[in-house]
Amino acid sequence: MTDHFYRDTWVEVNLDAIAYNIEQMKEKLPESSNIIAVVKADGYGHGSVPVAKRALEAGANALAVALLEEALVLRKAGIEASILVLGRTPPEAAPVAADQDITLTFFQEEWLREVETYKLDKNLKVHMKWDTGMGRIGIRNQKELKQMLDALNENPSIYLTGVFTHFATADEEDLTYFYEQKERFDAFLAFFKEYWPYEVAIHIGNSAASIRLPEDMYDFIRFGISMYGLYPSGAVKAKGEIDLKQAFSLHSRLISVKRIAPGESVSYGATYTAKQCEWIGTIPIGYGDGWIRKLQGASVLVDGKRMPIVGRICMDQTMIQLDREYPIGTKVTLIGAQDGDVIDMDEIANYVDTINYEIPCIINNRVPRIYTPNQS
Ligand code: PMH
Repeated sequence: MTDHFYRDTWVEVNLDAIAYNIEQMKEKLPESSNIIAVVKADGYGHGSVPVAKRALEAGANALAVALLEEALVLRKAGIEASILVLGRTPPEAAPVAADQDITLTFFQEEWLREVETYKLDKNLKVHMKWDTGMGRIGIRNQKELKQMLDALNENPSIYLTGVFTHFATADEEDLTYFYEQKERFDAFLAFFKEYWPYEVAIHIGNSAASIRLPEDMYDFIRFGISMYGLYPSGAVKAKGEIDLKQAFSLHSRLISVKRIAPGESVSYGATYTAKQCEWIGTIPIGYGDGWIRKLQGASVLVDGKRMPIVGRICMDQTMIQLDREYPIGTKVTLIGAQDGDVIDMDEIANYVDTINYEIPCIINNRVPRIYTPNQS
């Protein structure tokens, strides 16, 4: 899958885990709800094309991305499934979307009017976004909804194929705000149905909402973080409502191993000084890969044991304190399992005070992704 690479640092994405997570979710959903696999931001840093292909094989019915560019990458890779762009696409790109059968999100009348001015060789499919409390994008009241439907009625080449909203707090312990949003959505939907007799796909749920309330998810769920085997929050994880397998792991190899004497220091600023003789290993990963400086002090796995990162993380290299001498080439696991111990995404996210979503996204393209099991 991945082009040949020389460096001793790589991400492994276990595609069987992606399939497993989809199967787990499918088991919870009623027959009437299907899965849109969310592969924006290059599949949350896992690689959108391999993840999308495997997700579709495993039973996902459609794909979603944030940008038209991301949808075009999928089409270029030969993926024919329906793709929804969740963000706002500039109207002048509508002909490209129509031509490639890519569904766009809209929430502005001016957007529809401007799209009308471009020549569309094929019909453009659109989903309408309703802002029920996320406060990000979407129409906010019934007057706007009515205007939008009137504009659509005048536009035979723009096809409304779906309506949706997004929850702000579905991952939190307290679901009060979630239910307020859900009520607003249901009121919108009732009003919409009075004016719009045609079939449309209805979708509201992200991973958290879908795991917690699978029966209430209408036609599709937009399955993102948990498809990658990560829980949307500690609150959702603690409830134990679904078993997930983390797909992403990050590995490197020792490229230098040396013994330093008491009083000798490691890395920029000489902030770490050995108190006794100790073994220091160097791995070729740094903040230039997204392995950020804040991770100083975190552990990595060598020989199934935890070893601390010492001294400042550099752009391309990181030093670790070893419990003994190890041969050059010894595998080091920074995220994932090794010989019985595991450093999961949540541990790394907690260490740098962020959410698990952010970590695979910031491990950038300089780190090659390989896919297991091997694909021929
Ligand atoms: N639908 C929309 C509109 C989204 O923005 C996201 C995730 C999802 C579905 C999938 O959510 P999940 O990954 O929790 O399942 N969007 C984002 C975001 O904008 N920032 O973090 C996650």
